[in-house]
Amino acid sequence: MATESATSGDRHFPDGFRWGVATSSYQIEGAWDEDGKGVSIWDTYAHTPGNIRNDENGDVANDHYHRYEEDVALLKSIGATAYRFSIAWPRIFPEGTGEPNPKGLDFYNRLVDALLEAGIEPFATLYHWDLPQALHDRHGGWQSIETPKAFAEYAGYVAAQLGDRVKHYFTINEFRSFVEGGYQVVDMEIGGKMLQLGGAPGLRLSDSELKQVRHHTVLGHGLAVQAIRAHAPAETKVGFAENLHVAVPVIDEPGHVKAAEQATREANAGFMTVMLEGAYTDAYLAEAGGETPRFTDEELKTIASPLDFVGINVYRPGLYVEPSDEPPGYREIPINVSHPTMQASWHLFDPEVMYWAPRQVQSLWDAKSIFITENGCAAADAVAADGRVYDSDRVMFLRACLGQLQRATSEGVPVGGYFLWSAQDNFEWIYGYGDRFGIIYVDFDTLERTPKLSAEWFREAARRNAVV
Ligand code: PNW
Repeated sequence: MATESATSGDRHFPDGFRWGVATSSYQIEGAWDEDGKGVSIWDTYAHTPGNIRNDENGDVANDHYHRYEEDVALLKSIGATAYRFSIAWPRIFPEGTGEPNPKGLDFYNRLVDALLEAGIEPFATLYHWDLPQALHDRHGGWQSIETPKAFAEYAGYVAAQLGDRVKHYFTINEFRSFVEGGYQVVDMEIGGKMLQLGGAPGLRLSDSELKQVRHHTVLGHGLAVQAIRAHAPAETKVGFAENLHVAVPVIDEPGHVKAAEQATREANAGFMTVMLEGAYTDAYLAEAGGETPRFTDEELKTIASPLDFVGINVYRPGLYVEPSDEPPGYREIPINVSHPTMQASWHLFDPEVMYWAPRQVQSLWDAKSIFITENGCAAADAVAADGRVYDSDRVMFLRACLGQLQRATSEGVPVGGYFLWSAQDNFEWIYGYGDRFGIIYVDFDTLERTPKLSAEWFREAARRNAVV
């Protein structure tokens, strides 16, 4: 039995705080064409040479589709009390719409039953980027209003089938990442270096076209919320999981804090702000010559359908700001070329973002319940001669971030749980299997799993419900 903390000060989280880990379907399942599954845009994208580092793909990935029982046992052994997984839409509707595929649904029935059996609460994400290829071929994917409509049908169907056992749903994961990366390609400057983030379906639309795509994704979210409410039991809880762009104040002082809040609101105008306010900001509407998005008042109401919680993926600061006398009242400051990053090149390091993100979600939008739906980092992990995996940098990262989250909850910010990305090393999109985010190591030749040092840290934090 471990001794309790030797340090002073209360580092506990509120009672009932969930200690979760997260994954997504395409990144771990494999079995890409089994049991009637349809092709997704990520199957197509990864099968196209040149798109993924070393031309890797998710055909087999962690083979979780066949090893889910072992994986659930591992989740239990690392002390997770909740698990956020995603459902592959093309397993359920191989053509995007039409006839459901019972074998695809059965996989998630088995997974959910195994989780409940292990005492782990299932949290399901309905869209973690693996759009049915058929919807891309028929309608250009999220470029068309047909895709949000199809998404709502799928969401309602899943909620009806799993609703007796799954009580929490996230509609869409990281609108920003798959819209900007997949439909335009993101150019990012980190520490003086330019980075490009891409993804499926790999289009390069204009700014104006992109705004219409964004609009269709938030509309899809709103329609899905309504469909879930219509088909699932009354106690079902629903929200989204967005990687909001967080403006971090340079100085903790009221003027800076307010400037940062305004900057965060504007930086998320096309996604979180419209979903939580039911309106696009004036500045957002004026961009791209005011041409787009085209929308109706009815659509805005749907987009802002009331939610039970707000889910945020928190990895890095989006920008740093200070107040300004010039409109819009804040000024973005340059990020120093020596600012540290974690192993992933985009991953600017600043644990304070884990304090400001939920605090701003509460102060800007009065959120009553918040989940940290992802947080974690990649590291250059390897199995040491003694068989263990010593990811000291990840332990540092997690302790620093959770320390800031605990600071927020101790001030009354209503965060109900934390999901670490990721349960296991997995297919990290365009970076293939090179960027390891897991707290369980995976040997991609043998598919053997080994919990890392960070998993020991996580288990102890979960056991004590505290930063350790
Ligand atoms: C998220 N950024 O993506 C996704 O939800 C996961 O599927 C992914 O594996 C994980 O985070 C790690 O990358 C992100 O540029 C993509 O800040 C880009 C960023 C953050 C998260």
